[in-house]
Amino acid sequence: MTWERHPTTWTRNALHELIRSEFRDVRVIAVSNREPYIHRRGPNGVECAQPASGLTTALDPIMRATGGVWVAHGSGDADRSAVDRRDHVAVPPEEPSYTLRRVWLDQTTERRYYYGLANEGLWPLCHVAFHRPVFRQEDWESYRRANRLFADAVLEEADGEPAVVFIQDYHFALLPRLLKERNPNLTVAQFWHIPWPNRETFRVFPWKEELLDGLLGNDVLGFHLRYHCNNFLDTIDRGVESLVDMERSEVWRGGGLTRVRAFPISIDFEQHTLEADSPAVAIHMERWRKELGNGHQFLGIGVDRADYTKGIPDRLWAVDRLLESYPEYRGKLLFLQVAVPSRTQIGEYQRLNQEVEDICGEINRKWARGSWRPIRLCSRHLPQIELMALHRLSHFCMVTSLHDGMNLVAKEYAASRVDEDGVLVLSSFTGAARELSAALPINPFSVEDMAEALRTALVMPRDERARRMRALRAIVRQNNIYTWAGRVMGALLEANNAPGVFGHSQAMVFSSGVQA
Ligand code: GDG
Repeated sequence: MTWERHPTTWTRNALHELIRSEFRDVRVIAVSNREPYIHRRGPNGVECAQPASGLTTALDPIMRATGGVWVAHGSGDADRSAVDRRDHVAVPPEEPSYTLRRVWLDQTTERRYYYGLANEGLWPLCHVAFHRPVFRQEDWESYRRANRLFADAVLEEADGEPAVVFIQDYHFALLPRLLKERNPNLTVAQFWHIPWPNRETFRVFPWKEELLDGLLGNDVLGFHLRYHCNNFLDTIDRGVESLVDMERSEVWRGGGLTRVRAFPISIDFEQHTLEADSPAVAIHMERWRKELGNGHQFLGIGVDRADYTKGIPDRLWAVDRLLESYPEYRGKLLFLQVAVPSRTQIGEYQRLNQEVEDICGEINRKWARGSWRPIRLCSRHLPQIELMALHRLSHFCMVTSLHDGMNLVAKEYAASRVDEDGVLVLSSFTGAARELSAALPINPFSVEDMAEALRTALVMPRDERARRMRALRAIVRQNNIYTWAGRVMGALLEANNAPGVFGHSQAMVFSSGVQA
C-alpha cells in the first residue's frame, strides 16, 4: 500500500492492512506507563482484565497486526505471577498475538516519577490551569531512573537490531534519547497526550535542557494540535541549540531530525455507535430511568476523571446560576456528574474531591424542593455501557475543561447519540473544540457564559439539535482512532531513512518527496 492509497476513512481493517503490508518483518515496540492487560487477585483466583482506555483501543490493533512487544509498568498485584523469566506474558489472553513485557518499579520510584514529577510537575505545567506545578529534585531523579529502566527493557527487546518504537505520553520524555544513544538503528516516535504550553510557561521547568534534549531523540513527535506543535517548536527555538524549521515543522539537532506533527486522537466511532445502539444499552437506560426517578423533566450530564483541569466546580456553579436566572427550571432539571476518583495519592486531587462534594451539598440544600435536588454526584467508575445509557438519556452533556489536550468524552457523547439528539456544551479550551464546531462553545472560566449556554441547549429546537449532532457525528466518524493510528504509522514510514529498518525501505519513500 502506498501513501496515496491510504483510505479517506480509516477502519480497523485498513489499519491492519497498512501494517501488514508496510511493517512486514518490522519489529514494533510500544511503550506506555499503563499496561494493556493487568493481572489481579480476585475472589476466584487470578484474573486478567483489560483496563478501559482509549489508548488500548488505538494500540491493540497495531500490536495484534505486528505481533510486537508492548513494554509497560506491571502494576497489578498478580502481575509477577503471570510472566515468564523474561517478564513476558502473551496477550490478549483469549487469542495471544503479541507480547506484554512488564517493567517493575519500586513504590518510591513509582510515587516520585509518576505521581511526583509527571503528575504534580509536568501535568499542571503543561495544562496552565492555574495550579502551581511542584518540582522536587528527588522526583526528577526517580523520573530519570524510571526512564532508564524502561530504556533497558526496550533495548533488550530490540536486541541491537532495527525496530520501530512508539512511546506514549509525558512520563517518558527522556526515553527517546536514551534509546537512540544505545541503538541508533531504532526509529522512535512519541505521542504527547497533553497540551504543550507556550515557551514563557515552560521556562520555569528546572531541568528543561535535559527534558527537551530527551524529546529530540524522537524521529517523530506528535501532539493533538498544530498549536501545541508550534508552542513546542518555539520552546526549542529559544531553549536548545538546534535548527528549527517552522515551515516544515522539523528540528535538527546533533545530526538527528525530529518531525513535529499534529495527530488529533479520537475514538472507535463505529464500534462505539454499534454498542450504544444495542439492546444491552437500552436495558441500562431503563435501569437509570428508574434510578434517577421521574421527578425531573430535563437531564444534563458531566463525565470526567476527577481532575482540576476538567473545571467541575465551575460547571456545578453554572447549574446553580441557571436556576437563579431561569426559575422555570427549578424542580425540573437534574444534573448528574460522574466524577471518577483519580490520582488520589496527590493532595490537590483529594481537596478537589472534597470541594466537589461540598459544592453539590451546598447547591442541593439551596434549591431543595420536596424530594427534588438539582444535582446528583456519582463518584465511582461506571462501565462504559452505563455511560452510553446516560449519554442517550440526557438533554445535554457538559465538557468544561479549563484546558485539555483533546477530551474524548465529547467525542464519545456524539458517537453515542445514534438518535441524533442531545446538545454538547464544549469548552473552547479543549483540543476537541477545534474539530467539533457544531457544539455549543463555552468559556469555562465564566459561570454566566456557561449558564447561558445551558439555557440555549434547553430551548434549542429539535431540528437544530439534530443538525448539530449530525455534524458532530460526521466529524468523529471521519477522524476516528484508526485515522490517528494510521497517520502516526504513516509518519513513521516517512521517518524511515535507515536502510534495513523495514524489509523493503526503498518502496516506502514518502510520496510527497519529503525525506530526511
Ligand atoms: C488524556 C488527556 C486526551 C471517565 N469516567 C469514566 C470513564 N471515563 C473515560 C471517558 C474517556 C476517558 O475516561 C477520559 O478521557 P479524556 O480524553 O476526557 O481525558 P484524560 O483522562 O485526561 O486523557 C486528554 C486523552 O488523554 C487521550 O489522548 O483526550 O486531553 O488529558 O474515555 O469516557 N470510563 C468509564 N467509566 C467511567 O466512570 N468506563
